[in-house]
Amino acid sequence: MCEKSVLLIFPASKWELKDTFCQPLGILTLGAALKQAGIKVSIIDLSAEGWSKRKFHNYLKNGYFSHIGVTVLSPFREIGYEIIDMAKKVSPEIITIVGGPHASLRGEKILAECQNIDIAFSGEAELDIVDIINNPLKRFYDLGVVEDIDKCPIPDRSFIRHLKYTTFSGIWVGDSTSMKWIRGCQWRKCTFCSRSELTISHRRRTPEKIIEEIAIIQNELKYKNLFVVDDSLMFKSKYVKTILEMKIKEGLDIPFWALARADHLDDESLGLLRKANCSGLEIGIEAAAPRVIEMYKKTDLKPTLWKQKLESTFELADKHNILTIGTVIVGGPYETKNEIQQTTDLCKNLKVDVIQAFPFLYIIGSELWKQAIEQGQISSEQYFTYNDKKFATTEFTTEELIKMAMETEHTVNSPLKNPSRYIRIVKKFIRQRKWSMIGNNFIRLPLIIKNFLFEHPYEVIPDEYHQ
Ligand code: B12
Repeated sequence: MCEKSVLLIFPASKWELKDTFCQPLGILTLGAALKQAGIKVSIIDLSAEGWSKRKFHNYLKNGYFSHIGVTVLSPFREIGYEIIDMAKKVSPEIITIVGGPHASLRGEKILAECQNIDIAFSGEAELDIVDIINNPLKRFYDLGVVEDIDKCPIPDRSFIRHLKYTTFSGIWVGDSTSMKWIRGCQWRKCTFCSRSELTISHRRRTPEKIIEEIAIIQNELKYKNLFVVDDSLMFKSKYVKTILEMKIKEGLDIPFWALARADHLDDESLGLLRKANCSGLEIGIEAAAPRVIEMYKKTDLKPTLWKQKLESTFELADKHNILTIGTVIVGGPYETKNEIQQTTDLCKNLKVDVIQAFPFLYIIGSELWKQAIEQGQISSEQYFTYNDKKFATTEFTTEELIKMAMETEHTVNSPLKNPSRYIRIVKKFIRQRKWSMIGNNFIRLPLIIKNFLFEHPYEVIPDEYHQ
């Protein structure tokens, strides 16, 4: 029998599209587990490689792989299935495996979405993948979550060290890697998000393990920046405080970015974050109107206090010289023009450095997606669908929502409409002593201006039912 040789792939959203932002921690962790068991592994992050279909096909044809494993994300499932079909065409002997969020959400039903899938996994696979590859017993495995995540191997970044992940929401941040401190969302109430169904429990790594991984990232792999891609780190908690204090004490001064909630940040936590060399935070604004915030179940605060909370949080982040990216949803169910305008006006007044605005999406597994199906507004096969007038849940077409989202972004991000924002960003770079960020972002300025004047940053995600 031939030796096992496993190829793991994170698909791009589109062939030839190069989107080097965050590393695919899922397959890097699986790769580490397989490598530790002595199995030959190759990993390709197609989203960062930007390969053409032809180049990938040649790679498959010229290599030898006994197994091909693909991460499937709902919006880009078709490209995942195309890879599976391509592998079977190259060699019917190849065993094809899928996992990732779409497989976890669809369960066994994913097997019917692509006839060429041999084995599907729902849940977290690093502790089981070796046994299942060595001794497959069935076509579908429901693995659930790993309770003690300290047992998971550290993602093996050496597989993709040749790739440079350098920009975050248009800001050049330097040679970066990503990392997880916790798994699962602690909040899990937001009605627009699928995390409530994907991550049933919230699990933490011990601070010592986290510090050990940061030390490898900084001292051995020599990355220059870190993205902490946890779903909802509670920055006011003793747990996060301990990690940040240990990072400072150990002299691990690698800058980092993280995702945060406005209602879990205060003066003290932001001060400590900056001291631990936090460069920036992505904070969910979502909307301004209390009715919409209540519908999204975004916060425990009274929805009427949300706006005030956002104002004070962005003000404090600014005071501590932390860069901020605010994310906004435009055109949720029954959101009126006036409510959308309230969000745009709020963004204009916040001390926020970048706004990312997205038209509302019905996402598989989310509460609003389930409600829309129950009410017969969308079909259960619409896994990832922008809101649209034809569902009778908004008065706008998707194109109009995209336009409004862009207008909200332009209000804050445009160098022409809001030059003071650029001065503020440069001031923060200087106070953070990020000289390379000034230079590299200055070089990118023509691109930023071009994007804001002429280009459309959104791709309407193709959904075969969204006609
Ligand atoms: C970091 C992150 C990103 C990063 C990096 C993505 C990446 N390269 O991995 C960035 C910011 C780029 C990103 C972008 C997007 N993301 Co994202 N992202 C995440 C986030 C917060 C963490 C992912 C992560 O690193 N997890 C840690 C690793 C260890 O877990 P994992 O990836 O799930 O892998 C485990 C299992 O899934 C399984 N597994 C995974 N792959 C495979 C493959 C095989 C063969 C097997 C057997 C098992 C297996 O085993 C792994 C180990 O346990 C998740 C939320 C979450 N909590 O997962 C959303 C999430 C994955 N993203 C999501 C989405 C929708 C997107 C975007 C489409 C957003 C957008 N609108 O543009 C884009 C798509 C980008 C792309 N090209 O596909 C959704 C996916 C929903 C879905 N139904 O598919 C999630 C779940 C968030 C949500 N809304 O619920 N994302």
